[in-house]
Amino acid sequence: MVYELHPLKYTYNALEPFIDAKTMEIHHSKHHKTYTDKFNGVLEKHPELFKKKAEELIAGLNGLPEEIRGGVRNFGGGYVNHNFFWEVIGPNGGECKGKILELIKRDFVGFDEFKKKFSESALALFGSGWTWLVMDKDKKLKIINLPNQDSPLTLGMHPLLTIDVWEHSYYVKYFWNRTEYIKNWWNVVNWEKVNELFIQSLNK
Ligand code: MN3
Repeated sequence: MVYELHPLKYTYNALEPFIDAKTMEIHHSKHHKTYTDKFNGVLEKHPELFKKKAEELIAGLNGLPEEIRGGVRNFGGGYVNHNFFWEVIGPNGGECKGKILELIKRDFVGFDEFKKKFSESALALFGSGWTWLVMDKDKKLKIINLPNQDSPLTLGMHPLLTIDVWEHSYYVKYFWNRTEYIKNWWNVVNWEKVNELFIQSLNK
């Protein structure tokens, strides 16, 4: 079994005007596709690993054979991170509510404070990477930046929300203006999904 590039659950233009159709098309059908193909290519050296879920491989990265570890970290990470990203954004971005909102208020004073901190973190990330909202092992919410295609799963954390701040995720529309991209991105956050992931993380 090889890992597949799944179709999005919404159309490429569904996130307009916040994320444009061209960016979505290139991001999914070219960038994500390339990560998927290269990830499969890396695993050909150890085909028994195809039996595992991609997320399991990333969580257990440090136990993988050394010759493929770097490849899985980069390309498997890219595969898994993008799968996750497409789920936590969507056309019906709404208001943050439910249990997750209560916990955000507990761990970040208030929702606006959280939003500000998360945005600042995403803006400050140097080079390529992702900003994450995670449930840490101590059951507290944290905002972390990780470089390249590194995943919180490898650190034993549960990802709840993420923004891709690689330039390929905004350059077509926003050029150098990452601030504007981040500001508009909040409109497409799928809080229902984030809340669902949060509830799942409590039982793990
Ligand atoms: Mn990307």
